[in-house]
Amino acid sequence: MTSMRERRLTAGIVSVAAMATASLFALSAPAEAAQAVCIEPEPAALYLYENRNGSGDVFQATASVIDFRVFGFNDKASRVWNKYDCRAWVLYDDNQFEDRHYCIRPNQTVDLHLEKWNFGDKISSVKKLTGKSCSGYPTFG
Ligand SMILES: [Ca+2]
Repeated sequence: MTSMRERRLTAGIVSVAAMATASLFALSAPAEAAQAVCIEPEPAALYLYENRNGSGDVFQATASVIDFRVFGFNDKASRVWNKYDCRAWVLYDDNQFEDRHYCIRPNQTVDLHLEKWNFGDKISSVKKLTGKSCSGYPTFG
């Protein structure tokens, strides 16, 4: 008689322990996701090339550039390579992040002189975004 009751109690304790473990997992999952850091390749930069084949002057941007006239690289880029794993960038025709613009995704390379973009020798400012998404911006395909 008493053994049946003991077994029920034991079963009850086991299921409570299982629930506690399950909720611990639920709590730890988002924390682990937040700690998953996106690692950039070395050296990570937005590379702007003077010529379509990558020759000529090269500008390495690791932060937003509000006006390329300051660096002697205004309306000069013909090819762009976003060598970042974790960041998208927005390329603007005018300085101060104005006028026509396109967002370039992580690890994307673009020939700006292609007719469909008509963006060669036009970039005057670039903005580094906080994440890898181009959401809300026009993109290069
Ligand atoms: Ca321009």
